[in-house]
Amino acid sequence: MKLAIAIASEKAEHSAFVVWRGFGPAIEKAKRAGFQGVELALRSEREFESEGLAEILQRNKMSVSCVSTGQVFAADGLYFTHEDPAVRKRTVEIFQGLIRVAGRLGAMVNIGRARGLLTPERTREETEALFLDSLSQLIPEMERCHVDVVIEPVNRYEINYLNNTDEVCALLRKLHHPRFGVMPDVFHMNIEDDDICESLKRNREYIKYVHLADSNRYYPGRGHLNFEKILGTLRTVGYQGWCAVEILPDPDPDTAAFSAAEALLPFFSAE
Ligand code: LER
Ligand code: MN
Repeated sequence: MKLAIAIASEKAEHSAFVVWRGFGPAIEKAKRAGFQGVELALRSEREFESEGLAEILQRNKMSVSCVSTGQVFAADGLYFTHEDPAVRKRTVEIFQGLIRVAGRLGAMVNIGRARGLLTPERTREETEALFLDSLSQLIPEMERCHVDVVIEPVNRYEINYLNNTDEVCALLRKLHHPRFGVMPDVFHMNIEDDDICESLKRNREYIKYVHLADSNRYYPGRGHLNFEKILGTLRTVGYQGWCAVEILPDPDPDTAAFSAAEALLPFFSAE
């Protein structure tokens, strides 16, 4: 397993749950703190170019674990199950661009809130059909660029569709394509799943990426999650991928990120 930290542009919305904003300084600090990679919160392929990210990453010899897409939803209002077909098409196009970026970086792409919402106008089955149709339109670009796409269960206070790991894995069984997977975030799991470790075991074949934060979304050690047990379970089920720290910048960004590294790196350095 390898440890990354989620970072964003200095222009990112408040709802990007990252400690560091501003890609250049964040990548330098991530390196200094001992993280093995960074997760980039991006709005579009164009943002990757305009931020000069390829050069910054190369200069710092930093890997990218994942391109995360919460800003596509939060800043641009785009999502895969939107009632307007033009918005759904634009969402697919934006994700195709982000898949190309991820392909250049050897990273994956996540889908969090960009899945969209359940609304009174549509049944759950109708929403699911829209989501499956949008996802299937990503497959050619995923195959061409050799990129996996992971769907993140997100708790009910942020979105009303696909809240726990079992629900996402049931959808993955319907999608039935090896480049899709689930991305459990232990903060959301603590709210929605019956038992974090049992759920990780039960859904192990679909896990391609993991988000780490304590129960209160602060750095590990400030809440009540048992990271030794959670990371031990991931290791026991044979998980060898990335875990990324996605926490609130409290009491300040540097303290949060360096404390997370201090708490978690001992579990990762043994490999
Ligand atoms: C994103 O990774 C996440 O965990 C969500 O809570 C963002 O809304
Ligand atoms: Mn997350």
